[in-house]
Amino acid sequence: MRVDNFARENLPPREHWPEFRLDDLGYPERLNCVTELLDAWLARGHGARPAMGTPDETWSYADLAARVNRIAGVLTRQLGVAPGNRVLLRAPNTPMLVAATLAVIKAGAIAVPTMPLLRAGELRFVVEKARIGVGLCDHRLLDEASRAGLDRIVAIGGGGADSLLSLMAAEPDVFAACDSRADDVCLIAFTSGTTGVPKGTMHFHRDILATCDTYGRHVLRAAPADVFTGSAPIAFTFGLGAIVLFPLRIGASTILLEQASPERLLELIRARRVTVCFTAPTAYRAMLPMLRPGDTDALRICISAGEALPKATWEAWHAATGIAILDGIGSTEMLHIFIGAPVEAIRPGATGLPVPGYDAKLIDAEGRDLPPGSVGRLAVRGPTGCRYLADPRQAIYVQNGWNVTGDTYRQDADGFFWFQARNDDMIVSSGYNIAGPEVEAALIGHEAVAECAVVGVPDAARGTIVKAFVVLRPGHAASDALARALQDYVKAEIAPYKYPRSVVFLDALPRTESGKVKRFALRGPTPQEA
Ligand code: 3UK
Repeated sequence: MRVDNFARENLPPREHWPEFRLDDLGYPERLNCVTELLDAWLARGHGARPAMGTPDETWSYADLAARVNRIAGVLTRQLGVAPGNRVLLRAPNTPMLVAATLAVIKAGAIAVPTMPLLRAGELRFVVEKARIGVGLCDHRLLDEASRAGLDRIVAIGGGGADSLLSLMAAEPDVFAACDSRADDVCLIAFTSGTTGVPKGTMHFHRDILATCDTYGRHVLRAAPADVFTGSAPIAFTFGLGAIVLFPLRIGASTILLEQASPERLLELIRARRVTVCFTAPTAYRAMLPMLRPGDTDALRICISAGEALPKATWEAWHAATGIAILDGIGSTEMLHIFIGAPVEAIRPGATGLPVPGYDAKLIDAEGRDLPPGSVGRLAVRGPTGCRYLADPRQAIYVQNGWNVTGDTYRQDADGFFWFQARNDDMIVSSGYNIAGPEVEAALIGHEAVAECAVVGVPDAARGTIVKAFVVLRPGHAASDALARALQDYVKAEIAPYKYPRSVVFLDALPRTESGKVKRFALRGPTPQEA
């Protein structure tokens, strides 16, 4: 069989790899992760159980497996995709996108998911960097994809004679999984590019299972009867793990939403008795005022990641629903969450402890270890880790075998990790070190504040000043008096020198498609003020 070694040949040099700790996981040398996530359930007689759905339809494990097998047939027999080839994927969160992603991996090829909002130029970068020939693209998103430089694009949905569904009709619903190695690349996930040109992070078959068997097993602890949902795009590894990998690994089910606004998320939780919800801190906050009695009766596990979960949000959600949100920090490089806390160990405001299987520590600017109680740069290692596709920035993320995430943390005497800021969000003003997120966590406790972001901006006198961008709750109007009230509020909550000297009201915060505040956009000239 033809095998394409591009990914293997473009892994970073060994000396730049992080150290991997796989001891307890015991994966065999040959492993196709889709066999474990899907086929194993059919073999165990679980085929009729629900696997993937939308608010309108539900696919059983057998239904999903049949789609995966037909698509794998289309890829290998009709589109000429060989093991190791990269395949671009582009669609909103739909069951067919999940089937297509798993099919690519089952066939031994490499899935390259892309965010639905990417434009042709951004897609072209991905296509060239990962040398992609074939793309599977939702029919509603073909326009930009058609100008991305792919050799062949097959439409998902839309009905034409050459659409994926038509091609699938000619294929049987069985497909023998490619006999991959556990350390074959099966996924290239691109970073969002907020910190420069996007980086392609490469993940192996074993990594896909490892995140489920560490975070999923020891922290999330969901069960086969659980019904998952979440708002993150599957193209973001947070979403991929949350609503595809974790539920499939344990035989549970997921309901996907194409437009997962807080309103729709809550409506789904209520109507479909969702039990596990993955979303961003701001979505929990936004759902709070919409909650009606009984809405969250079935819900039992809530996970927040992507940005720090402010203590005020944790407390308000807990007071309203009785549910203790699990905060967790993950990254595209690490694939998923590596610090979090199981429900009995939560400290509101802290991210948590290293997920079993991972080690975490703090280091100083020279890379020396810091003792607990210090504030420093976070370094982690475990079964997953950073391997950039042909990128010199590998040496920045991986230092001395540890993944250095770019975050400043404090570790307390009990070993808990408390997020301070992204390294570049530490504000140095008049000689003081101020963590923007700490000021945000204080501000958000004020009743008028719906959302906020705090950054350092240049100032002639002080070098840098603390500036807050605030979105108000309905019923509150922007005014100088309110700005002063917010400043006074912060001074009463945290050390007064941290208060925002400038307060600007906005209608909405600028966010990335993965839901993060675009802080870099706020550091420049002030966006449109409300
Ligand atoms: C920040 C957090 C504080 C942090 C992600 C869960 O966010 C994910 O991946 P990205 O590559 O960004 C990584 C960076 O985001 N961050 C994420 N979670 C938290 N900061 N508290 C948190 N709970 O700066 C990190 O370095 O976009 C999250 C799972 C998979 C992911 N890819």
